Amino acid sequence: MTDDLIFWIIVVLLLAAGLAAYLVVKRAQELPPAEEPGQLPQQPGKVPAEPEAEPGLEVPEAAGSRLARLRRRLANSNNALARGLADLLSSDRIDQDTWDDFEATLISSDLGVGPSTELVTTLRRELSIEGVADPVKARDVLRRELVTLVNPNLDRTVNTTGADGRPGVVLVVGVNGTGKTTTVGKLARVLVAEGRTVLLGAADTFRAAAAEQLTTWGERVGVETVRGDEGADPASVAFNAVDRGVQEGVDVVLVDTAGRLHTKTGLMDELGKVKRVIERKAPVTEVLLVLDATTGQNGLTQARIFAEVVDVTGIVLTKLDGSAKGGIVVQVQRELGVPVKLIGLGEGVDDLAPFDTDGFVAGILGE
Ligand SMILES: Nc1nc2c(ncn2[C@@H]2O[C@H](COP(=O)(O)OP(=O)(O)OP(=O)(O)O)[C@@H](O)[C@H]2O)c(=O)[nH]1
Ligand SMILES: [Mg+2]
Repeated sequence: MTDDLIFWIIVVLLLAAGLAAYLVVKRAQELPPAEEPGQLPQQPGKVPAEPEAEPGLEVPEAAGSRLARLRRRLANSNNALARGLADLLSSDRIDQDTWDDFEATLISSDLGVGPSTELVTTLRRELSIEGVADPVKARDVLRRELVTLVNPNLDRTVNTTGADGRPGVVLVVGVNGTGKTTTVGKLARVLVAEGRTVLLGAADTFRAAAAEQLTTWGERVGVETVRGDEGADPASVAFNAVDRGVQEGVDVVLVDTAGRLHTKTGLMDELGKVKRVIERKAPVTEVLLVLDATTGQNGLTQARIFAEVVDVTGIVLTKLDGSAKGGIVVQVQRELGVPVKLIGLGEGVDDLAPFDTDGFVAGILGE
């Protein structure tokens, strides 16, 4: 009996001691560790994060670096002329065949037969006076003649400034898949980078995904998009966009339109209506026709018909990154009497550049 009692007392004491030891250890673990002198802070270098201006908003590339990068890209991709010139200059003797080959190179770069022949004639004449074996001279003559053909005196400003407190309105037109929506998105970024306020109008109500595509472009730089239902009248969407632009006092409204075949009379008439309806609210300050540089002659035919319907004021030549046919610039300007104002040099968000004659000629000469 006494033994039993003693046994149980020992058991209870042991349990109590165990519980006490457990509690002491647990409490020690909960306490913050004492900092030893000379120990590094727990998370070295971690400073409070900078508050982000607007989370998720992209800052477009600055103009300077964008242009330098795109110029390099032009020089890399548009080198048919550069190669032709190199072949010409590396010949031991420039005979008729060499000249014919060079002329063929010019024509294949979409410069057009007339300008190509003129260029070869001038080059032959000048070089025969100065002597053939001077590559520097030949390059200079070619550069000078190309600059003249491209015409440095055309006004290439994209007119985005409205009058009487109303926004500038840019209408973007062209056949399917030439790069209209992409161009509107890229242009919005350029304008935002310049500190302008922008509103987008999704007047492509033909394709369900079109308004979505444009809205996504806008959201990335914090620009709103006015859209209508699928199948809605594109003219009414364009009208609403410009109307809202006027009310909100934005600087520029960019209106994207549906791609259309230039041969379809009804669709072309619709485009004319879009422009007329917009102009009840504010003048269209710029009509940009988007042409795919890789389509050559076909692009020219399209351009002519669009120009008849909407009074094109500027050309955007896209996909020059994938084309060695920079000569199309000369032809399209001659055909329409309208300057190339912007060039697309890739699918990237900041791959749009203002057209600059000297830079372009240097580019197509591979310089
Ligand atoms: N390589 C290259 N691709 C481009 C350029 N511009 C546009 N694209 C591509 O061309 C394709 C068509 O572009 P979109 O902007 O959708 O053309 P769209 O004219 O709006 O087409 P629709 O609305 O269907 O008429 C896309 O894959 C673009 O990424 C460019 O300068 N270079
Ligand atoms: Mg589109």
